[in-house]
This record gives sequence, C-alpha cells and structure tokens, in this order.
Amino acid sequence: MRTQFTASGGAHSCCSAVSSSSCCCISTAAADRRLNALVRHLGIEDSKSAMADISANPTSASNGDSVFAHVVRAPEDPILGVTVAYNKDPSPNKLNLGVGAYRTEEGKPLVLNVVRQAEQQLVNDPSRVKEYLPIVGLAEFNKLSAKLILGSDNPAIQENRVTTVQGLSGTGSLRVGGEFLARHYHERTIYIPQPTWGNHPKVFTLSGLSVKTYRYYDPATRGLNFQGLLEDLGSAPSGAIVLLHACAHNPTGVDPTLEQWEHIRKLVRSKALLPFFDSAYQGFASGSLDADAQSVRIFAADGGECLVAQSYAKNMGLYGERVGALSIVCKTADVASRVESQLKLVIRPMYSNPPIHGASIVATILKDRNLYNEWTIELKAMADRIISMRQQLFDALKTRGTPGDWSHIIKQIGMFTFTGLNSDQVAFMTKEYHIYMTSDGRISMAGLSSRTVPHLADAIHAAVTRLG
Ligand code: KET
Repeated sequence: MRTQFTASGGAHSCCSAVSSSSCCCISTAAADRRLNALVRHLGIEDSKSAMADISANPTSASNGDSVFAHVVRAPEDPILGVTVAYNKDPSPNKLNLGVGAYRTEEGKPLVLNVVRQAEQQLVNDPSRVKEYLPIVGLAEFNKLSAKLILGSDNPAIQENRVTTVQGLSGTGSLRVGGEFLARHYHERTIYIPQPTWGNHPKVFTLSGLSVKTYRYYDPATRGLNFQGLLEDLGSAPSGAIVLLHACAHNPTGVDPTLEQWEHIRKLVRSKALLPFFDSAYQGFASGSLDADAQSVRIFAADGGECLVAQSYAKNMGLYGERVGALSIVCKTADVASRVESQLKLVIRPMYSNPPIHGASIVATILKDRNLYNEWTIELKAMADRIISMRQQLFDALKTRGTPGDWSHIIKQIGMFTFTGLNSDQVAFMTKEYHIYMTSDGRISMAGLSSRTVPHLADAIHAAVTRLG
C-alpha cells in the first residue's frame, strides 16, 4: 500500500533536489488534504469535530492551574549546587573548590593526552558503528575494568567468578549494585561511613536498602576513628552490607593503613558482612593504580564475595562521559553467571544499555601497553600536583601564623582536604572571598593552583581569626 503522505504527487520544481516528503514549499492546502486523507484512512468520519475534541481541553488542574502547581522547589545538591552558585558569581577572583574535578595549574579542566589519542583512534576507525551495546555493556571494557581493580592475576577472574557490568560512572554502578542487593540479598541494611560522600545515603535508600552509619572519622584527631569503626561493624547484624571507600575517602581524605584494612577484612569476614567497595579515586590517592587497589585486592584474594563500583570520572578525567563498572565477585562461576542474568533485569528497565563512547575510550587505553603506560604517567602527574597543593597551602597558612594545627592538610590523601572549617566560616569565605566549597568544610585540592593558594590561605586565615 502506498503511504498517504506521498499521494499528491512528486517534488515541486523549486526543490527538485529534495524528496517530496521534505519539500520546503508544501502549501497549506496540500497539507490539509494529506491530513484529511490520514483522518479518512484512520476511519474518523468527521475530521473537524475529531480535531476540535483533540484541541479543546489542554491538560490542567480542575481550577485551571498547572497540574504541577503543588510542586515545591527542591534545594540544590550540596555538592553540584556549589558549582551552580559559583557560576552565578561575577567576581573575577572567584574560586570553585566544591566539586571534585581536576584543574590544571592554569585552573582549566584537563582532557588527558591519552584520552585524546584514544578518541583519535576511534574516529579514524571506519569499522566502528553506533549500534546498541549489550545490556551489560562493552565486553572488553568490562573484562579490563575487573582486571584493573582486582589485579590481572586475580584467581577470581581466572576462574570466571567475577561478573562485571558497565555502569553510568560510579554513581550508576553503585545504584545498580544497590538495586540488585535489594532484590536478591537477604540483608537489606547497608552501613556507610560517617561522614561519607553526600550521595551515598540517597543512592542506597532509593535502591531499596536501609541505610545505617558506622563511625569513621574522629574530628579531634582529624584521623580515623578505628576503634569506633571496629565497634560499629562488630555490632552490625550478621550479613549486613558494608560500604567501604577503596581509597582516598571522600570527604575526609583519611584512609585505613594496610594493617588496619587487614583487621577490617578479618572482622568483615568473621561476621559474614558483605563488602561493597566504592572505588572512585583509583590512582588519585598515591599516584599508583596498584597501591590504591590494595584494599579491594585483599578482600578479593581471600575467596569471599564482594561488590566493587568503579568510576573513570577522576582517574581518566572522563567525568561527563559517565563511564564506570560494577563487579560482583562470587563464589563460583555458576553463581556469577546467574547474578549477571539478574543484573540485566535491573539495568534494562532503568536505562536499557550503557553508552558506547566513553567505554570505548577506556578499553582502547587499557588494552594498549603504550597508552596504558602513558596514562599512568599522566595520572601520577595529577596526583603529584594535588600533593604539591597540599604542601603549598600548609606552608601558606604557617607563614601567615594562622591559629591551629594544619598538618592534616598534608596528612590527608586524595582529592579533598577536610579542613575542619565550620559552615559559618565557609559562608564567610564565600561571601568575602568568593571561594566556593561544600558547607562541611571540604575543599577540592584539585581545584587549587599555585596562583590561587595565597587567596585561599588569606580567606582561611581571616575566617579562623574572625570566626574562630
Ligand atoms: N563515589 C565517591 C566516593 C565520589 O566521591 C563520587 C563523586 C562518586 C562515587 C561518583 O562519581 P561519578 O561521577 O558518578 O563517577 N564525587 C564528586 C562528584 C559528585 O559529587 O558527583 C564529589 O564529591 O565532588
């Protein structure tokens, strides 16, 4: 059958190069004829009244208001909202130390050279297509991601006991893991550190888990509250899920030592708790991908089960590409394949299947020895720049004689310093110095440069001396 839309003839002479369906000069009369033909085709007798019915009642509440009139304005996100406020500030001296996003010494976002090279390879390859990926994502990317975090010689990988699915960066991977656990794991409580990344409680609550906290940080020492952590996990119900930051704990910058990790592992295993690692900063804590994966690897090496959510936002600078992975280490290959089949049922109605570009960049880098080596060098340079910012800020505060012990700035690791500044001091620094940071006193060291350190040190000094 011919379609109704081509019934009235060929292209007009004015636009013979285009097909009749996209002709630029179809008259209103011709369009009406086609519409009428469609209405006849659909069996609607009186096209005018049918059309009148369609247009007479625009959707609205019974009083004529918007059906959404009752919707209250939500507050901005505590982290991403800092960038919203920063963007509105016209001051030339403004400084965004809110979101954890790497900046160069010039204060500019950085696209890694290896990422540019990988993208170039991808565009130059004419065999690449834009088909849907499978529900679990790019197979090669998944395999390489599991190896990156668990170690390429990890027996669990060799025994096919690990199932990995591509996720929408770290957040999406945590969410898929959370929803899988809520559906298929017997214990619905997840213990998260106090404090933790602000999105954790929301992600896990909306996944269907019940969120509790364990002590982690001691404000008095600005270090780990190891005793509190052991007590709280020790009194968690057997089987409870435990969220652990793989390295570079956000927001505190305080990690357990390897010895303490070993202690935690024994406790977790003896109580049959289920570890769920959030690895958003592999390579950012020490500059070494292997050193930063030690916590996860000691768990993955003991034969027990665990989950790991990985993000490539920070360590490959792929923030907006939303590339991540969720791995579940299982007891047997058979369990792993059944777990994977259920992960697909979580993913399919959520976003169907993940995007192809970012995962292809990561796979291109991870599988090529030269690109991989270059990546480790660029990653180390980012980590080193952050470490040097710590030293510079510490020195600047010492020079100013700012009251207090600021040694935690150089002791903490990763992207953030948990300064100990309170919300009033933060508000003062934003108002008077146009420095933007989260209200808990966390600053992103990656957003700082040699040029901006004096400005930040002046602001901290003023905040501490005036509002101390
Ligand atoms: N886990 C942790 C611990 C984390 O800090 C972040 C991001 C994520 C997961 C998720 O990152 P993703 O971009 O989904 O891979 N943290 C920074 C950005 C944010 O809040 O979204 C931050 O704390 O600034």
